[in-house]
Amino acid sequence: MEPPPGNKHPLISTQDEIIDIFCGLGYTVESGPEIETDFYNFESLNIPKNHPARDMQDTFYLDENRLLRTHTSPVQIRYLEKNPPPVRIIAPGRVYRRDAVDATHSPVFNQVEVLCIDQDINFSHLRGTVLTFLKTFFGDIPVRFRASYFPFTEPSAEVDVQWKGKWLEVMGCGMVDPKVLEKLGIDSEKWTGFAAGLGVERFCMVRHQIDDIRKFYTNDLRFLEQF
Ligand code: 2U9
Repeated sequence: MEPPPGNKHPLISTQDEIIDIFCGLGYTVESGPEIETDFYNFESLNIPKNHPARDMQDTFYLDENRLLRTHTSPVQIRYLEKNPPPVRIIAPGRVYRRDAVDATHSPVFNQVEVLCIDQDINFSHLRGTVLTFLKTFFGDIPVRFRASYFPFTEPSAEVDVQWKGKWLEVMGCGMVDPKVLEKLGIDSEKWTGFAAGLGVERFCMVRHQIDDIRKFYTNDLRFLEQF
């Protein structure tokens, strides 16, 4: 008997769908190493030495200087070192955090981060891009922006969608902090930009009503064959 043909893992399908939407908006895909240095994962992103995001609880350190990246932001830093603005890129990939495993947390998960840098980019470009993306992915559903804080964006916001009567947080975003651009030698008087980040697992769970993140990683065929 022929072995049954495989199918795409639901996380990959969701990631492909997210990538396709941003490619349609003129973004290109970049990738980078999963083992990173303190400089690319933290220092260059204005995450100071005593910031809680650096705590041993959150980060898998390999040695003094090397760690498993906690976000895909180092991909954008490495890209900006080599390529002058204007820039429109997305960085999908695996990231690692020392979280206890439960229904909504996994020590390895997938992110897509978005970066746009150009002249005269302001918060309305960020808002328009996020709204267009969410409308394409989820359809015409209510979306709200809440003020938030990230070390690398100012101002920053978290984005919720109303899904089956409940507000769910699906993204973080903000205007790239001028300090991050200046550290890279980019003139922040001339260039401004926005960034956004999302977890692919969250998008896939909302889309398919999956209640436990662990189902993505246990490779139970009864689960995988549904997609
Ligand atoms: C550069 C400058 C700024 C990336 C950003 C977020 C907001 C964000 C979270 C979403 C859910 C991580 O997966 S999650 O837990 N991410 O909220 N990320 S802005 O900002 C950057 C990146 C690179 C040079």
